[in-house]
Amino acid sequence: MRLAGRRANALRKRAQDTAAHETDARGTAMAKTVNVGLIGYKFMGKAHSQGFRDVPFYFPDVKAVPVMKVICGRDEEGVSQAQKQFGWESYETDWRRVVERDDIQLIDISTGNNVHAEMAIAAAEKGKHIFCEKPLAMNVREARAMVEAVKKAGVINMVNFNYRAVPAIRFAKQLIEEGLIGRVFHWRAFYLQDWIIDPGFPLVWRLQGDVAGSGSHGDLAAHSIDLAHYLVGEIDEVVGLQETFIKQRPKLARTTGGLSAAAAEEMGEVTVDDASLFLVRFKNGAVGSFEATRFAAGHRNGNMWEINGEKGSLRFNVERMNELEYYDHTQPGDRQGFRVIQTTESSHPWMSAWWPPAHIIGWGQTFTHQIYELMNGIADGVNPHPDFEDGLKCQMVLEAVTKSAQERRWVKVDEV
Ligand code: SOE
Repeated sequence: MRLAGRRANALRKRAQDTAAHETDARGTAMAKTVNVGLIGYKFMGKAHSQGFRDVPFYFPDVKAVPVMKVICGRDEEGVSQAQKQFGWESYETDWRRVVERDDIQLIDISTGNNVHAEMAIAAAEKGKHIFCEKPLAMNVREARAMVEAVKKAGVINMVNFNYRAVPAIRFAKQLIEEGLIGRVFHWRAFYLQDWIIDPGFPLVWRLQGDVAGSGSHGDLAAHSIDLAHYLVGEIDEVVGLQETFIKQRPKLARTTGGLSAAAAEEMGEVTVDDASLFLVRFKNGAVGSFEATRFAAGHRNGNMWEINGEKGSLRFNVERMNELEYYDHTQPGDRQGFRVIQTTESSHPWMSAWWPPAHIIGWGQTFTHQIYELMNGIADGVNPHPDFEDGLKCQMVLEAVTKSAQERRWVKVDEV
């Protein structure tokens, strides 16, 4: 969506100022470039690095090419290894030095949730564009301050709800907007994982309330809420419950991979939810249910949803992310059945950049798509979605659900 008036002009001017045009030896204009500083080098740092690296390779039409200038992390040995492995020009151990560098135009925040607000506000004050991991913040208060900061600075901002960048999901959005399934009655979302069922699994940062803000709620349900906003509409009120099944775990000795870690001897408190379940009423009259848990044995990363409308249904599971299922309720009863659409045709969103039909893509490519949209947004001075305002809307629903679980009542999203 084009931003109106003075703010759009300010954004465009800033983008033009900061995204430098390069010229080749003959002086021919080439794509603009955007110098990137990435904070965080572990699971998300790796996923984002891959996106920055792949965008110009697979999307030569990108309007601004990311230059992988500097990666930042507190542990020098770890971050210097990541710098070499992922292909960054340099590394830094203090994020403030990255934000203060005049040659950096985009700050990517791929850290634990408790520092998103501080980093984003500092980056905005320095006039940097910002790409931030989800959930946007620890709470609504922080998210509001972040939105205010990017608006005041007039910088491009995006929050990495990467599932919006799954071709099947973007295609579902197109089909819904075309009216294929008509009026929507139901949204049903499950985000099911099983990586912490073992009580001996240690207290990684995702299980610490002061770093993560919440557990499966902010980590998983946040994605489902964002998709519900994207595909169905805004949420009016919620009622929910949350549960922590394992209340004490061994403290963390060290992380050993994306979601794996070694345990220490000493025990500590789990200060987040293990599971979050809630019902919602959408402003447009549809109703929805959500379930997010890390205790669903057999589901490694089952991000699933189904939408039921008057003319049919759509459903999706990220573990089969190249497929969108469609049920056509207008067909005669004796020919009914869900059918599987392979969303790998060149006409499907982003797919012309990849492989021939049914030569499937994977989870990592959602980051490439997000960064492609972000780079084009920076070049054009047009804020891509999901942006910080979308992140705030999600945060409001998260907080309303937690309030509802604590107070055992329906809560209006506008109350928080
Ligand atoms: C771990 O639960 C995790 O990596 C989340 O943090 C991501 O947001 C989700 O996409 C996959 O699972």
